[in-house]
Amino acid sequence: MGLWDIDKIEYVGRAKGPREALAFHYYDADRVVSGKKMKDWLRFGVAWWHTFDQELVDPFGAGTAQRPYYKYTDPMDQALAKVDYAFELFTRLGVEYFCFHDRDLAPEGDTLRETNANLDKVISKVEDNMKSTGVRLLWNTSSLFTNPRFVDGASTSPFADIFAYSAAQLKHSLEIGKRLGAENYVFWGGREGYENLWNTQMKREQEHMARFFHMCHEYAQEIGFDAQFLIEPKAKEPTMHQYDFDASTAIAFLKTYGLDDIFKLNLEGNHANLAGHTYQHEIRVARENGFLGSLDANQGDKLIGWDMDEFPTDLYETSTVMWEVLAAGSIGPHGGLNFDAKPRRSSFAPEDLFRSHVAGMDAYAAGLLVAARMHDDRFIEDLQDSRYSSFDSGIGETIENGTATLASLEEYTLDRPQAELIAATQSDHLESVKATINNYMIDALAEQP
Ligand code: XUL
Ligand code: CO
Repeated sequence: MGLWDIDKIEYVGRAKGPREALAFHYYDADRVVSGKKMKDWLRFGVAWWHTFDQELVDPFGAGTAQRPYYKYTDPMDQALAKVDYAFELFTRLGVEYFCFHDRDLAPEGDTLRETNANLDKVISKVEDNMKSTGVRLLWNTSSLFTNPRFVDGASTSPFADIFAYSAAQLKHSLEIGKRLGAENYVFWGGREGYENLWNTQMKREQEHMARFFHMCHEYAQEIGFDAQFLIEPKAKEPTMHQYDFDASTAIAFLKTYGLDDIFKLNLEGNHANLAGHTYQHEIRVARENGFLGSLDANQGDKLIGWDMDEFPTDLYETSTVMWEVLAAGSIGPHGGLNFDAKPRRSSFAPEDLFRSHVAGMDAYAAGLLVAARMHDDRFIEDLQDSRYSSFDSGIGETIENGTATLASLEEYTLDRPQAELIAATQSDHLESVKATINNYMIDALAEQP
């Protein structure tokens, strides 16, 4: 199938049956769910790097991807051709946002000045396309990990010249964010960590990283770039330990270095798994601490220990994520669902870029429908409230309002028999809770038009 034989992807609902690969069964952009349009809850974004730059290599084999712009052999010609292709894909998919690293867009020159000139040429074309299509930039970022100069990190490199280069590169990246009206700016510290502690001054590296973030914030303020800054935690890969290990670690870092008013978090499903967590755990930690910023929508594989960046198709996980989002009220102040995901190496046809995004968008739309049903019924909210209700009055209230002391609690409890204490606990009926969630999933989806 030729790529532009694919028209705008339409919502067909369930009526046409389950097998329409190039149509949405659940994603109905303007439909209002729990008080907001689906597209405004979800704010889907396409990731430039996976979608247009991935050749679908793996450590044992060459790239399999078939892409129309491979006919351009000059790197700048190819970079410019990708822009046309990208905006066609965005509009036909009906995705309103995209994300990129500076180095995704244009090849490097020998000096940063030459590199910036290459980039600016492509950015001009991107800017024109943004204006003509209305597609917006969810976030941009800077690749401070691909080039060999970043072998030991960027702001945490042991080499001052590399810190200096990173700062200069970041400066231009912030200028581009401002120029294109980016809603967020992401920092993923790919190599900001260590390979081995024996040769690493860990505290010194983290202080350098904090200094770097402060410099970036100061410059953003200076040029009037008011995007939400986001840190994207990841436990490891490519380093064996990354400093932004998970949401909790990143929040502690931000608080330690006075960056907590500046940053929120961009959380990714597969990264959560690499830290030994569920995606829900990471989102809950960020949400309850006021750090939920944006989401990189992908999924890992439970049997594989590295970053798979699969397109999200696990309905249980998307329902869970969207329940947390509904509880938060939004995916962060300017957040969205960026598909940081790539088709498998065996899905090499150009049209698989459509098929994979349709699969991910429908999985998140279905997740939203399930989560909205549970949220509107207050199923989870009520069960949690009732489980902790002994803190709403009586002795529990004195614990929460700070009037209880060890002595008052001793007086309350000293002579209470074991049977009374056991009676104070209650079964959580966890299996029934899980069964009810299953029933919500089945019913909410079966009842869709
Ligand atoms: C890497 C990853 C990055 C960030 C942006 O695992 O997730 O693509 O999202 O640098
Ligand atoms: Co990511």
